Amino acid sequence: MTEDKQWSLRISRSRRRDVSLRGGWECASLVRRVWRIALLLTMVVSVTTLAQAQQGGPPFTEPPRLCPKDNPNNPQNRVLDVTLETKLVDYTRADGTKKMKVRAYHIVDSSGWQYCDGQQRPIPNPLIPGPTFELRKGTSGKMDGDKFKMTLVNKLPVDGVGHECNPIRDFSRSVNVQPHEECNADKFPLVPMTMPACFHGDNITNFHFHGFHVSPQPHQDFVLLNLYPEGTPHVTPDDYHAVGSYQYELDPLSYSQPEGTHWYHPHKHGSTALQVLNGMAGVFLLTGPFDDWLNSQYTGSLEDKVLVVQQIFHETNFFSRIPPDSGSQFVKDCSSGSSTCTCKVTITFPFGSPTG
Ligand SMILES: [Cu+2]
Repeated sequence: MTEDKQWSLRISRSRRRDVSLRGGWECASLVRRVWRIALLLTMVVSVTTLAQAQQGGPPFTEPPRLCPKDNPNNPQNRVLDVTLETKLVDYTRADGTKKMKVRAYHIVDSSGWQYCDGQQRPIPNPLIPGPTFELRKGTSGKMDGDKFKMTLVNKLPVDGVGHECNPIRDFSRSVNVQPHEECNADKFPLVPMTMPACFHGDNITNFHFHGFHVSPQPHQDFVLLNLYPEGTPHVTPDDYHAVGSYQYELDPLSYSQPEGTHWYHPHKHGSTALQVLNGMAGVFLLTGPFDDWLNSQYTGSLEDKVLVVQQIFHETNFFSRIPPDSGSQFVKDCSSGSSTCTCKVTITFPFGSPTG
């Protein structure tokens, strides 16, 4: 998926050459694994956080890491039960150049989860990126891992829920205008868009479990779901359509799950890129016996940091009826000496132009 390429950054470092000099493949493999895991131990940092760090802002902080509530009476039956809301929120880049509306996740405080470090504190909503969910897989059987339950609540605005293509103008290239004409959005061509390959249903969402083994059936990794915002009229709920909220419930994580760092994001066709690049994405950590072994090697001194590199890509809206609402301007250029002028949209990218 394209958004995956744009969004996720994995850091992996091969120690193959170093260890091969020492010989002993089995040992080398072990060493390599430790290093890879130590370096890969999940990471999330928003561009904002990096920029703040550069400007002497607050130190790096992880997204809140949520774990199942301990269940002393039945340690084999741990359930991480969360309510995740999607809302339209104000967002300003760290350098202050872009004020925008983005779609973002919120976690609702409830008794169905706890912070993984056991400390209680307020939830820093909105969460961009989303919260980290930490689950432990089973060790011996099919039903002894943690369970994950989630109520996904769509509180995005009701507008923009249609299944027509969003009308867009192509602001990516300059157009010719007469010297007496104004340079504005109307001068740019409307791009013909045909279903299904177009942006549509901006505020319809769903939830995709990326990277681990989850059934594609309804109430699990069911990416064919259309979850409409609360209050949407004229939608008849059925297997593929829900209004307001949807209840997810995964099978317990079996021993055959891959331990590691995975992620989640909306996967509603037509609005996935928009929602992911607004910041709706986060991490799933699946732990298991390998983590136990790894910790034993470091006698408890191993620190596990989650860092996510998340691009808040407002320029996705570049392909829209109107150009980006801040950091951009229409520029008319009549300097060529010909009878026509050029009109283009310039964008100020706070971290440099993506095209170099
Ligand atoms: Cu994905």
